[in-house]
Amino acid sequence: MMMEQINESKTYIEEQLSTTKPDIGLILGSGLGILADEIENPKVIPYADIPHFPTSTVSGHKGQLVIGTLQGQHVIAMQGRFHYYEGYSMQQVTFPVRVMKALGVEQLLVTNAAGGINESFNPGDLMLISDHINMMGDNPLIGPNVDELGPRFPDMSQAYSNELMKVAKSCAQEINLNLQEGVYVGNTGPTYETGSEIKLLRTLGGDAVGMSTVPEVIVANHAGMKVLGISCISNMAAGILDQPLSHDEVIETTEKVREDFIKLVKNVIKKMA
Ligand code: R1P
Repeated sequence: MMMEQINESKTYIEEQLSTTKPDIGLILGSGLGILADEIENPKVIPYADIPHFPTSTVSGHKGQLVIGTLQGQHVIAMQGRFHYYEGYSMQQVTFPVRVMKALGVEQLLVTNAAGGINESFNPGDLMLISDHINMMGDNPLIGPNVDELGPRFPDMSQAYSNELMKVAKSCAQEINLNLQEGVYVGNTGPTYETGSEIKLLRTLGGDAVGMSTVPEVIVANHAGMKVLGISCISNMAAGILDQPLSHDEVIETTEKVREDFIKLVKNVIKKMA
């Protein structure tokens, strides 16, 4: 069933494309969809038109695929992603990653807006994700394993590719960007964390926290894709500053770092093999 759905989505997308197939995938987080506007000769496909695709319900997530070229590379970008808290299953949340792989994508760049847990971070910083902690209490691979898609017990020891991290670090240096590095904690949301939860997550080794990314990265690893992750620290998490958190603030900060974010990602894409 799952294979059939993947193939139907893939076929639909292929039918819309006159250009070469994409080989780099991009998932653009809250407020970061703007990057897709940089894609040349774009073919835009609304999620609503693609068979079996969920639709975006969160503000700051446009809900469309943008396929074209960026820095001479063939890319497919999700301008908006799906979250578990929207009521979608883990399999629905990660379905687009399966479709990207079926289309030939071997490298995935995931981005998100995240709250800073590490007190040396500042809102507006960009953080290279070196690893993640799954606190979502669920996993997209639960259920019968589809062997054509990947192994029953996938290795996650290099969930975020060391090779791609090196590329990102050297790109950041080139553009004089102070790129932070750390561990992303994935929670379900939709509530932001309490101050006590943030203290706990800090003790566990988390540097940033959000409500996405982890399921997508699990599926990408299952599928044998290489992953690079970048978080935009949109605010400091609860208990650090004495101010309430809001999604409006998250979007506002991502708008402020837009330029750095676009510069870094474009540079990285250019250097991806
Ligand atoms: C909360 O403000 C929203 O921003 C982040 C959180 O996960 C949550 O959806 O969005 P992305 O992770 O999609 O960037």
